[in-house]
Amino acid sequence: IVAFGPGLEAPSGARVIDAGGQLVMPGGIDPHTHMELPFMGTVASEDFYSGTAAAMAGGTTMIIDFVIPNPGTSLLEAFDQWRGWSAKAASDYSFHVAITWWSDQVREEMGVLTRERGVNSFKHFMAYKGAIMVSDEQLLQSFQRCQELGAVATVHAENGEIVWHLQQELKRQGITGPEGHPLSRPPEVEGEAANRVIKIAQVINTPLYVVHNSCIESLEAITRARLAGQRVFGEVLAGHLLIDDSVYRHPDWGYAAAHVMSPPFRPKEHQEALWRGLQSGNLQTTATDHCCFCADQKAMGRDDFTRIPNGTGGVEDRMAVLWHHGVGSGRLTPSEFVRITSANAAQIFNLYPRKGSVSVGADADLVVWDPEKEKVIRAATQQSAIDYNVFEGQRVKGLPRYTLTRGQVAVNDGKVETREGHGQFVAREPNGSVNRALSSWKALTAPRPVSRSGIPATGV
Ligand code: URQ
Ligand code: ZN
Ligand code: ZN
Repeated sequence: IVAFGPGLEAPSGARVIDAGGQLVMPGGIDPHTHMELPFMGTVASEDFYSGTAAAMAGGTTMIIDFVIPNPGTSLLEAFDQWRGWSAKAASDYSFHVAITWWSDQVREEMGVLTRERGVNSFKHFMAYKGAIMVSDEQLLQSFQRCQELGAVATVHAENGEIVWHLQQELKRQGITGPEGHPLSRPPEVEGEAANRVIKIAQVINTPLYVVHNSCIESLEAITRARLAGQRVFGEVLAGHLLIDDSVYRHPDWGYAAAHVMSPPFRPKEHQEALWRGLQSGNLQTTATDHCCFCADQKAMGRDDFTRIPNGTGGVEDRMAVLWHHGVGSGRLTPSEFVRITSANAAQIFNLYPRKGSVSVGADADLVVWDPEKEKVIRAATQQSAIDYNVFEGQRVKGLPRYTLTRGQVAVNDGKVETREGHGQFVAREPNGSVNRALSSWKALTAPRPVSRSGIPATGV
């Protein structure tokens, strides 16, 4: 963006878009997607091209996806593998890297990723026992390393041991259908893990980002920490704000299985609390955890709900459902909408103001938002490469009329005109300033060592 303001003369040959009566906003940033993720014995059906095209159809111009190395394998090799897959992206993207095991090699490679490859956030799964789940000891090691490197630790907070135990117990009782999924991961399982990981981050003194908070219990843990001045950030998924756990009791197996994701959709009372979390600033970002599995893939768990690939879609609809139910309801102002869909994620993950802002020098990742435009969300008419839509049938008012990715028009008056491979990887510097701030605060507030004589050892 070279200039903005009233009455500017467009250079000759430039294309002029009439945005009269509409809002020019920073394009959305979805900090939590899993395009073409190999997971639970299959591969997510949405790839980096179709997924970023679908995202821009809905006004999201950047995703932060995840490199998830198999335990015991090189983080750097996994990073290169994901970079290969993501070269087809239609919009810009970046990566969190998951820590799925621990060794001197992992420690070393985290340094290379932070110092040389533009990674400043590392993901940790406290669930998925026997697969990518890490222990408290591994969390401590990795968080310590994040602190040293100036990286943000992000976490999937569910107690994987309890989930595993409840899964076995439910199957022993003969419960094999999707209704077993939420029964095996009640809100207490998420609240315990959220509180535990927040305490670990507090002791290690590293910034913490808790992904997909779905319930009152984890929101309360984050709120408590933030009130105490701890640097903890919370994310909520558009789905968890609008969809409740009745989906798992639907008579159609495929419909219920389509909604199997973790943490699961919750009873209604959690939704209003999550909206208040956004309004109060205790939750800072919204995402989708876009991880698509079609009916034939979900059917892998036909006889055992623990084998249903976990994940749903949403990257195409996040902005519209948040505008309609957030701004349209009066819960959020347009500025708050921009913060929770773009600017906050850009600031937390050190992309701002290049991304997440309409300012001179920023990338022209923009959405021209028409607050009067309406549609009914339908799988039949979506861009996304998945055969259902968790927001099916929802009417929304407020949609992108134009979406621009680094100045290129990708949605042209509602028509999707994306270009495969246009997207670029966005390197992110470590958050040295955030970690340094934490260290200095910790030093100031730490009890002063006292010498045997009772005189403070650090001067008199
Ligand atoms: O847990 C995640 O975030 C990934 C594996 C997507 N699946 C899900 O159910 N959330
Ligand atoms: Zn997760
Ligand atoms: Zn995820």
